[in-house]
Amino acid sequence: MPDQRVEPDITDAMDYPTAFRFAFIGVGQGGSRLTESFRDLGYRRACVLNTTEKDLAHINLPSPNKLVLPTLAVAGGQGAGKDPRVAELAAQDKGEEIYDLLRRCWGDRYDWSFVCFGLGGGTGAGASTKVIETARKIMGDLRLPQHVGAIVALPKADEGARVAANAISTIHRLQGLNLSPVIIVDNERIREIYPRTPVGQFWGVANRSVTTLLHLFNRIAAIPSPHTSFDPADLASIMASGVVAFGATPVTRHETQADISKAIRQQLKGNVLASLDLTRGRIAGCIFIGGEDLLNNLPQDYLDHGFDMLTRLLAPGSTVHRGIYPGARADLSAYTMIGGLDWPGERLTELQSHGQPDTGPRPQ
Ligand SMILES: Nc1nc2c(ncn2[C@@H]2O[C@H](COP(=O)(O)OP(=O)(O)OP(=O)(O)O)[C@@H](O)[C@H]2O)c(=O)[nH]1
Ligand SMILES: [Mg+2]
Repeated sequence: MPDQRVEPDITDAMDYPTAFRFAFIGVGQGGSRLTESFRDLGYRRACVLNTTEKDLAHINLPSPNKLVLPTLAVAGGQGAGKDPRVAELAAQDKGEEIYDLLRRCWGDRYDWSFVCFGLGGGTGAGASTKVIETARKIMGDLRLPQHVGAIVALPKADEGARVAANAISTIHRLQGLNLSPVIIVDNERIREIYPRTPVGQFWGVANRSVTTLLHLFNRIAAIPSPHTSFDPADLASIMASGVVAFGATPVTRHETQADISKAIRQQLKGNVLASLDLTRGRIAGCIFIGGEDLLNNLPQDYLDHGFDMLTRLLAPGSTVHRGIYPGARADLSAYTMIGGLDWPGERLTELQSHGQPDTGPRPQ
C-alpha cells in the first residue's frame, strides 16, 4: 500500500545535473555521519536510523528523516553497545517502520540506493541487513532496478578485539547480499595518510574522502565533454561491478608521457579508501580534468599513455572508461574509480589477529 506521506518528487539541492539520483540511509552513528556528508553535498534523499536518540541529535537532517528503534534487549532500551545481535533483534520486526522511513525520505523516483554504516559497531553492523533487504524490496515494489550499494567503514586498528570481530562477521554476511557498489572507507588507512587530523575533524575527513569522489563521478558523468565524455553508462557499469575503490591526484608535472602515468600509479598506491588489490580490477573509469589552456597544449598521447598504464595495471581483459574534461582551475587532476575488486583480504587478516580474544602472554 502506498504511504500517505510519500513525497514522490524529492529533488536534490544542486544547481547542476547528476547522472544518477542517489538515495542514502545511514545506520548507526558512523553511517549517519556518512549520510550527512552526502546531504551536505546536496543529496536530499537521505535518512538515518539508530538505536539511540542521543546519537541522532547531532546529525543535521530534518527530524522526519530520523528513526529510532528501541533496543528492548538492553536495560533502558537505548543503544546496542557494540553488540550487533542487539540491533539485529531491534530491527527484526520493524520492517514496516523502516519501509515507511525509506518511502517517505526517498520518494518514488531514484536510480541507486546506498546503505551506509560502520562495520565494527552494534547498530550499523546488526541492523543493516534488514535495511538492505527493505531497500531492495521497495525498489522492487516501485519497479525500479534493484540497485542497492553499501558504503562501509572498516575500524581503526586500535578499536579493539570486539570491534574487529564485529567487522569480520559483518563482512562475511555482506558478501552474500549481492550489494553493488561496495565502497569501503578504511579508517586505519585514513589515520595513516592524515596522521595529525584533530579528533573533531577525523570523521569528516574520512567521510569526505569517499563522498566527494563518488559525487564527482556522478556529476562528471552527467556532462558531455568537448574532448572525451565519460557517460552515465560507463559509471553504471563500474557501480554494478561489486567492490570499488577511488583515487584522486593533482598531476603537477606533465612534461612527458611518463609524468602522467607515474602520477596515476602513485595515486593508486596512495588511495585512501582501503588496501585493495587493484590488479584484480576488471573495470575502471579514469577522468582527467584540466584548465582549457593546458588541455589545448597537452598532447593527446600523454593522456592516452596514462589510460593505457591503468589498463595494464588491472586484470587482463579489463576495460577503462575514459574522460577528459575542461575544469575551472588551470591545473590538471586525475580521478580513478576501479571496480570488480576483491574484498580487502590483507586488512581482514590484520583485523582477524585483533579479533582473537586475548588469552594472556604469548609464548616466546
Ligand atoms: N568512516 C567513518 N567511520 C566511522 C564513523 N563513526 C564511526 N565509525 C566507525 O564505525 C564503527 C562503528 O561505530 P558506530 O557507527 O559508532 O557504531 P554504531 O553502528 O552506532 O553501533 P553502537 O554504537 O554499538 O550501537 C567504528 O568502529 C568506527 O571505526 C564515521 O563518521 N565515519
Ligand atoms: Mg552508536
